[in-house]
Amino acid sequence: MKRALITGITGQDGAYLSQLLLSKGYEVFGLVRRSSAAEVMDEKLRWLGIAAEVRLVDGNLTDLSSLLRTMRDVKPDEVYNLAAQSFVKSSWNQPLLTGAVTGIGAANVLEAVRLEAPSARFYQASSSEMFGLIQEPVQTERTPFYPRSPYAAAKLYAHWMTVNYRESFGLHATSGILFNHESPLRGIEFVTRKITDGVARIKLGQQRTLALGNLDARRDWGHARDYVKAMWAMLQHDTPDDYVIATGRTVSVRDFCDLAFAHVGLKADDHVVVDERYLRPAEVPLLLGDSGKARQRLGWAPDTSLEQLVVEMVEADIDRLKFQGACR
Ligand code: NAP
Ligand code: F7E
Repeated sequence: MKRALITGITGQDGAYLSQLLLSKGYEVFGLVRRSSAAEVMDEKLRWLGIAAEVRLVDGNLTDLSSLLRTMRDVKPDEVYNLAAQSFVKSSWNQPLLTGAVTGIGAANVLEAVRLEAPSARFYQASSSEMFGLIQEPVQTERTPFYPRSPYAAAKLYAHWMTVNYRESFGLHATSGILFNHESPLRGIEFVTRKITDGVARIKLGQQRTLALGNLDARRDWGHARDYVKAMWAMLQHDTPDDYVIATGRTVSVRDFCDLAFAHVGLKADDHVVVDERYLRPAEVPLLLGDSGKARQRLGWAPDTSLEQLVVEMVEADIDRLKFQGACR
C-alpha cells in the first residue's frame, strides 16, 4: 500500500486529492495546523465523506521541526505540498506571512524530504499567477514569468526551489503550474464561489445584490476534481518535470456571472454591483493556458466543461443554504 502525505489537506485540493488517492488504495496522511476551530477543520473532507479514512498529523509549514518529524513518522512514498496562504488579495495585507508560508514553507518541505525521505516523490503546487502580467498570449512551461502579487512572488520562489532541488539533489521533485480550478469546495472568498453563493442567496430571497471587483478579469477555469488527477499523474511519471494544467479556454468574471445567474433564470446585470473594495493594487488581467505537454506525456485532459462546473457549484450552494435553513 503506497503512503501519501498531503500538506494543505483541509483545503479544496487536499480534499479532492485525498478522495482520489483513497480510491487508488493509498494510505493518506494529512498535515494540519492547530486551530481554535478544530470542529470545522475537516469540513471539506467530511463533505466528501472521507474524514474518517485519512490520518491527520499536527504540523505547520513554518515549523521545520514538525515537517522533519512528520517525514520520519509517516515515511511517505509521495509528498504533495498543497499548503499555502493561497488568497491573492490577502497577500498584499500579509506579504511576509505569505512569503513565510507559501515561499519559505515550500523550501522547508523540500528540506524535510531531502533529509528524511529522499526517495519520496514530491509535488509542488505552483500557480498560473506566476505568469501574472502575461508575456505570451497563451502560457506554456516555456513562457517567462512576471509575478504581480506577493503571493505570486512567493510561489515563484517555491517553484524555482523545486527545480533547484531536482537538479541539485536528484529529488523526484515536480512542479504543477495549475491554472484556476474551482468546485463546490472552493473557499467563499474566491470569485467563483462568491458568485455561486451570491446567486443561490439571491434566488432564495436572502439578498438582492452581489458586490464584486474587476468584472473584466479573464481566467482559465477548470474543475478541481479533474486537476488533482493531473497532480497524481505527474508523480507516476518516472521523470520529474514541470507541467502546465489548464483547460485552454478563458472567460471573464462577467461571463461567469452571466452563466451562474442564467442557470437560476435571473440576469446578472440586475444584481451585480461593482465595489472598489474588491479591486487589487495590481491585477492579472488575463490567463490562458496550454496544457499540451501534460496531455501528451501524462494522457491528462479535463473532463468537466465550464458550464458543468457552474451548474454544479450553483446547485451545491442552493442545497447548502436550504440545509442550513432547515437546521435553524
Ligand atoms: P486552499 O483551499 O486555500 O487550501 C490551503 C491549505 O493550506 C489549507 O489546508 C490550509 O489550512 C493550509 N495551510 C495554510 N497555511 C498553512 C501553514 N502555515 N501550515 C500548514 N498548512 C497551512 O487552497 P487550494 O485551492 O486547495 O489550493 C491548493 C494549493 O494549490 C495552494 O498551494 C494554492 O496556492 C495552489 N494553487 C491553487 C489553485 C486554485 O485555483 N485552486 C491554482 C494554482 C495553485 P487551513 O485549513 O488551516 O487554513
Ligand atoms: O480572483 C477578480 C479578481 O480570487 C479571480 C487562487 O486559487 O487562482 C486563484 O487566484 C479574478 C481576479 O482568484 C472579485 O480581481 C473580481 O482577477 O478568484 P480569485 P485568483 O486571484 O485568480 C490562482 C491560480 C491561485 O494560484 C490562487 O491561489 O476575479 N475578482 N471581483 C474578484 N476576486 C475575488 N476574490 N472577489 C471579488 O469580489
